[in-house]
Amino acid sequence: MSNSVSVANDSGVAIVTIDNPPVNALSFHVREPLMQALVALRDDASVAAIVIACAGRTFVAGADITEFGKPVLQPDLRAIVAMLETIAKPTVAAIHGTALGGGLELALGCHFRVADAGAKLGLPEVKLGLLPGGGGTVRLPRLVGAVKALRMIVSGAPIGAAEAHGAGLVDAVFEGDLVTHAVNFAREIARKGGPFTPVHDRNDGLKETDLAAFDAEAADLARRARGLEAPIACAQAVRNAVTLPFDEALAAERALFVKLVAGDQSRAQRHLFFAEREAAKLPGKDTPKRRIARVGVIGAGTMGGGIAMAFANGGFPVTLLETSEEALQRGLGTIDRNYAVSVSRGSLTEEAKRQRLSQFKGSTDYADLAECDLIVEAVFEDMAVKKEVFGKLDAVARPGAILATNTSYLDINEIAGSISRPQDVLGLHFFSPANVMKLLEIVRAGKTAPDALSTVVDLARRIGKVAVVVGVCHGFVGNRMLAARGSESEALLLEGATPSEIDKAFTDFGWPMGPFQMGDLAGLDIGWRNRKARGLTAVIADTLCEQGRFGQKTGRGFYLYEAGARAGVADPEVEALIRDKAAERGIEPRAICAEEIIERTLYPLVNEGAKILEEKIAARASDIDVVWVNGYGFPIGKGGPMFWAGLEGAARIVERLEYWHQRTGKDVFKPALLLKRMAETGSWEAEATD
Ligand code: T1G
Repeated sequence: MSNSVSVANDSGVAIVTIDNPPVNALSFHVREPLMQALVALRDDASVAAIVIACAGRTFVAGADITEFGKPVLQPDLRAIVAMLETIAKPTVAAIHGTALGGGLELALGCHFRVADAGAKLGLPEVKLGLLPGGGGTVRLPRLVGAVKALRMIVSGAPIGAAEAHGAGLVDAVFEGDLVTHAVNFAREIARKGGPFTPVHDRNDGLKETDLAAFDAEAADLARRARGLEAPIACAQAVRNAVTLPFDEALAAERALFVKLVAGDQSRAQRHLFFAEREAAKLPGKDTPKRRIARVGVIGAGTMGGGIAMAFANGGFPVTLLETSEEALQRGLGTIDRNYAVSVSRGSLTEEAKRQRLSQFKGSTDYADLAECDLIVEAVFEDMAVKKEVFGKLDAVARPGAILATNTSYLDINEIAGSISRPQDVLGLHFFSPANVMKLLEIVRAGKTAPDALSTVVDLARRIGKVAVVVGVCHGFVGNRMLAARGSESEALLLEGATPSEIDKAFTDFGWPMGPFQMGDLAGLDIGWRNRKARGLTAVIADTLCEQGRFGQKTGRGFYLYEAGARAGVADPEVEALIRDKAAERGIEPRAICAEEIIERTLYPLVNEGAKILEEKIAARASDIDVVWVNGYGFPIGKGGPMFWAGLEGAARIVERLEYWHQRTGKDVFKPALLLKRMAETGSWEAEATD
């Protein structure tokens, strides 16, 4: 046998073991020997039953995503599953770790599935812009019912072994030596005798399908798809399982899969899958890491409290420091309330809440930070205040402790240069709410030690964050590009576009909300304070803030919010204010189309990303995509700003930027050299053309 598939025999029960690190993906070099082994075992009269198991940390985690977009090498997964279902003797999948995508579909080709108690099972293809292409949309409903299958496949979320057992997806759950349990299970099944019904012929899960209820749920899921094709296709394929004969439903699944896998949205989402993993890779892969046992957080406000929760949620004891007992108790109270909300929503148990709260230790004395291995400050966004905090840390923190600032804008090199150990200083730029948002910009300062950097990159993964390492500049990657995206917002308003028209251009593009909706949600006073600190103005937004119109929290911002409403409505007063300010500037309003709005907001976004790459503030274009998808809601079906530039056409972007640059003279429209090069070569890799 090949080294990817081996066969053992335990007194008449064959054990087929797949061994394809790191996640036993069903690569061609697994499929070919697997098919050969199964055919041989099917025809071997001395074999009473077959167990399929995996070596390493998990059962098959899916098809090999790196093979998509290339010619399919036979046998493909569908052929293996179809052959499995011709085997008369009992076949049993022994699932540990995760059985995902094609892995679960392989298991669905078996008569039975047994799982380790800690195993997870799911069909996450929708997250790659796909649908299960190995028969999962037709077989899963036959075991768990159409509605549960619909929810699993459209969400892509895995379920645990116990839930899978309760739903009829697995036949037994075991603790301990899974393969031994699976062999004994198979032997007992064989002893009792067949016939053994393949999932293909089991319709118990479909019989009582309430198609009207199914369609209502599918329609609701479609409304939330926000332009993504895969969720719609998933729902259609599961519906086919209910309404069509097996083979027709299977053929329809295949047709939908072939269309999706070749489409831009799936290419974009597969790009993001690998981009997130690439972003966490540092040069010098084996740099030693420092030991982090306890984390200190300075500041128990919105950011500090959220950061403290992020670490506590990741299992770290946290020392939370505030300037006064009153401020500390207020911060701890907010944290308690946040966990209470999770408990009320059912996403956290009372016990887990108690356990997490037990990890917090409050203090108002810097000396208590001496026991921390990583200290993150989240104090007021002012350089003098930050330097004062770092000065105290320099005195009390133990040697080798990593000293991190959560600043959004300030120069971390200047902060590092103000203390005796710049090698221990870096930025951990969390996004609010820090206990929820996935993105973490890790800012590498000029003198940050490599082991300090590798330590926090690994830590980010352990607390469930998506880390991107960025360099020092104003606003790092995300906020610097956000400023470029918003630089024309006021001009567009004054020239005649309403807040609603601009926001609609964004939501039609696939953003969860537009810039003015976002501003009202976050609070217009935050930007106002930043602009004043930097001596900048924004005539409309400043005027609104001077009138106390901070957005949702005051019931009025760019929009009006009826009592408690989340969605605002257009406000004639705001539109009159815009007209007045335009008139004061002699600007004659005109109709502005969505295309122009996109050109004057998202093209500068891409252009700034190109400048960031030129300055090596980001190591890869895909890192920028990871920042924008995970930190700002860039539509995943477009892959992030830099991937989208390829879809949109970099040459067109350059041409339109040059037009707006000539018309306005604004630097934000001056095409970056790297963008021009990308337009010629199709690649963001600068050296690709050197
Ligand atoms: N194919 C190829 N490589 C994969 C892979 C896959 N399916 N899954 C993971 N890798 C690589 C990954 O890029 C990384 O590589 C390494 O393995 C460790 O992954 C026909 C069409 C299983 C939960 O979507 O969710 O089946 O960076 O860092 O955090 O219907 O990997 O080390 O070089 O994520 O422990 C469906 C995707 C595929 C599951 C483990 N399956 N994988 O998480 O490790 S489509 C999925 C995951 C399909 C069929 C359809 C996670 C994991 P490198 P990792 P992890």
